[in-house]
Amino acid sequence: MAGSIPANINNVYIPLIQNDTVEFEIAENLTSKITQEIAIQNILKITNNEKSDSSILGVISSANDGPFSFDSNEQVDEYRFSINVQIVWVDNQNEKNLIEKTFTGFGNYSINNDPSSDGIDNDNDGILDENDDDEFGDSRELAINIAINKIASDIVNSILSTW
Ligand SMILES: [Ca+2]
Ligand SMILES: [Ca+2]
Repeated sequence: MAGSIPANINNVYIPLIQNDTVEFEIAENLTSKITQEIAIQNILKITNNEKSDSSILGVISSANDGPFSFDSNEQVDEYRFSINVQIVWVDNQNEKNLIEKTFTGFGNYSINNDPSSDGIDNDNDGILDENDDDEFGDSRELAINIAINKIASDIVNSILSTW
């Protein structure tokens, strides 16, 4: 396989991501999503021991939630929730950052309509409304989850690409 992950890295410790925003629960949700994604990939053993080979440390530096597009009457048509997370993946033995990067995720939503009928491709996957099994439930909550899922999957892809 390509890349050069240090041979000494077999496990990872992922403490609760720091939340520098006022948005409730996103740090808990993002931390568990990242943990879950890494477990699914089966690339690194998850450990609760801080004396681990490596650690993933994160800070949610911003969460923005605001009008994204307007209709012909200048009413808000679409909102966008977006978050930025600074992530470092540290090789603890060599005290070296294997990844040091800011990840961004967003989800679009309408406050007037349900995600399954808002005409918005909320998760930006090219599938719309009733055709997309992922577009349902509380619109803002869905947008937050979409942003978090995107970041978690981007982080795991970054880790995989160092392999
Ligand atoms: Ca979609
Ligand atoms: Ca939709």
